[in-house]
Amino acid sequence: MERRSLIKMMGVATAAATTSLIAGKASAQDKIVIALIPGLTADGFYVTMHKGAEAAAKATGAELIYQGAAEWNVSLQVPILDAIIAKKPHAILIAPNDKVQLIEPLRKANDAGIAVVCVDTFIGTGVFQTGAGDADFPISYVASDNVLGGRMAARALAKAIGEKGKVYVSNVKPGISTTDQREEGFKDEMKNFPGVEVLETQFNDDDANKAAAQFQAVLGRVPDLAGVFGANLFSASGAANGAKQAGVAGKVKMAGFDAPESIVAQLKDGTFELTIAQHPAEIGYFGFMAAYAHVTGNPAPTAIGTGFSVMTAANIDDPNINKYLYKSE
Ligand code: T6T
Repeated sequence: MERRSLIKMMGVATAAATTSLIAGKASAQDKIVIALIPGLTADGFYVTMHKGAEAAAKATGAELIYQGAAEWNVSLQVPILDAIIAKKPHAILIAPNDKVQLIEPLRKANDAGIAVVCVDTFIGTGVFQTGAGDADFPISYVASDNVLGGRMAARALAKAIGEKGKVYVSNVKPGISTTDQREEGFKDEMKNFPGVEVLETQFNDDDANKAAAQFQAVLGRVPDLAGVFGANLFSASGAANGAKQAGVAGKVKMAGFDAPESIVAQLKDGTFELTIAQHPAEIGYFGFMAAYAHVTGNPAPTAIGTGFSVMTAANIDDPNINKYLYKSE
């Protein structure tokens, strides 16, 4: 073979090898494939996030793969992640079920050259691409400001109970970045209300029935219970069902997080004072766009904050608020 063409061929081979070594980057002829793994599938929050990601996939012409477990459970989420890694998408958007336990499973994706974007929940500290710590490899974190959401719930609940009385947080389980931060913001803000006593948190494993039973047990021990903060959809709706069953709906004040139909209906009947409606479609849309930018060689922001809307009985019929009602399918 002529020396020049051998060098040319070697050049092509080197270029090809280099391209495949750039983590999560697509080559010009690739169809871009981006996967979304929700915290769980049976949840209006992620159903709505999926719709946002679908809109971004349509706008870019990239392919979206959506796969998740029916429950919030690390041992169900990890095998789904492994199956997605085996499909070699360019990027994975994921709401990790635990901020520590998903670090190593996600590192496998990163090591395989797949870009990781955390949506809603994060791993490690949630501060990415800083070169600090062992879990800063995701390219971006796209979510609501969960500490602020917890603070807003605290202020509203304090007001609803006349700034005095006993309250508790109905929460999922420790180790989930979002709900940990909501509780943190709630408790910190309540320090500004010395007349309010925050009782021990009740953890329900994302099971609304358990949250309802816990409400009744707390009420049994604390008959002058004044209020509850339900830190996510199942915690809030479960506690509210517990209050209904105990005949104290509207009397024990409730602040919720998330906006499925059921909670919105309970704003109208007075069970909830307010709920913090996140904007999950924005999380899905901008999470997808951040991944798409990265895989097409464009810079992606390392953090994108999406907003939320405070829903109350007074504003729920306003179309600018009502549009944030979560989709159920
Ligand atoms: O509140 C959302 C989500 O933000 C959180 O991380 C887990 O719970 C929900 O999915 C609601 O069920």
